[in-house]
Amino acid sequence: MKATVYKSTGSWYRVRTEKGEFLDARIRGRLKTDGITSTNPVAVGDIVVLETDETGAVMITDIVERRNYIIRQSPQNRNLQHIIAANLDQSLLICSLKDPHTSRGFIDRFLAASEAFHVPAILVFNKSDLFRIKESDLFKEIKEVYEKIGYPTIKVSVQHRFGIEQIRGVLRNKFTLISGHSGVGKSSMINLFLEGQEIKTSEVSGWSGKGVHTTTFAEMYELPFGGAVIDTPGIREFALKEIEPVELSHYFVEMKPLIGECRFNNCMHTEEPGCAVKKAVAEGNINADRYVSYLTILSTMNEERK
Ligand SMILES: Nc1nc2c(ncn2[C@@H]2O[C@H](COP(=O)(O)OP(=O)(O)OP(=O)(O)O)[C@@H](O)[C@H]2O)c(=O)[nH]1
Ligand SMILES: [Mg+2]
Ligand SMILES: [Zn+2]
Repeated sequence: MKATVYKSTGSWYRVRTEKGEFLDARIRGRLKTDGITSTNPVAVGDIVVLETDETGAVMITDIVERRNYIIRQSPQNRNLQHIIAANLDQSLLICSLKDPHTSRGFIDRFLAASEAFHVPAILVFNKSDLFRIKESDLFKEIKEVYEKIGYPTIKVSVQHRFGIEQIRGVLRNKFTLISGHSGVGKSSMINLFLEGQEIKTSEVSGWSGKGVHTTTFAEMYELPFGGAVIDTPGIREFALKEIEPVELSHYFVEMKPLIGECRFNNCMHTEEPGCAVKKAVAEGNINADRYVSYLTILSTMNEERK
């Protein structure tokens, strides 16, 4: 019997069978793992094969090949990865310009990871009720930069119910990963769309600044208007491990079409003469902050390889 994983705690998994029944299952034996050194062999969104043993316990015996997945680095061990979710139609990065601040570097790393894992990405800036002139101007600038290169960038306020209809349209009939730093309002946003069930959010309005994670395990919720969302614990860093440094520019969508025009075919777009990417940055056709993010990610990749 096949089932979809709705929740993973590491020791047991809540799954929904093809008949619509929810069961708690455990893993039996060793599962094939796509060659990923991960802390969790089974992730939310996985389609798994179930068997019931003599005692009546439900066991996961196999994983159906994943269409895609997104990983993050294990906070305990940099060499281990944690699969956040699998088989996604799209992912929403919930950002905030205030309480807490989401940096451009973090956004660009997320977008590069989304390109590498073939998951279409959408940027959602929550807490727009906290925007003053400074934040409003910054948002306008950010929206222009990202929409120019093809990423929808939406402003919302969960608290003021602003922009929520647009998000509903984005989520309808899709499997969507909801990610972002702790405290940006991921669970609060999902709650607006669920009828009857309420998921836990941090109680104080605003953000404590302590980075306490309210959501501790990824969990999938079906949407009453079709589709499903996966709520995740706040994340510090997306993993890019499977990418070689020389490939990184392939995952910066605005750089990719220029790569063939660089003088050297192994150009890293740093010091090389005749670099089409650097020329585009100098001419203002590639945003300078995006290029800085590219250089930053490249240098951390080189660090990790030492
Ligand atoms: N001002 C303001 N506060 C908001 C808004 N949306 C959510 N919050 C508050 O932000 C805090 C964090 O919200 P959560 O939904 O728990 O955040 P989360 O992203 O799920 O956090 P983790 O589960 O820790 O990853 C709560 O106190 C919310 O009330 C908003 O639009 N405006
Ligand atoms: Mg949460
Ligand atoms: Zn180049």
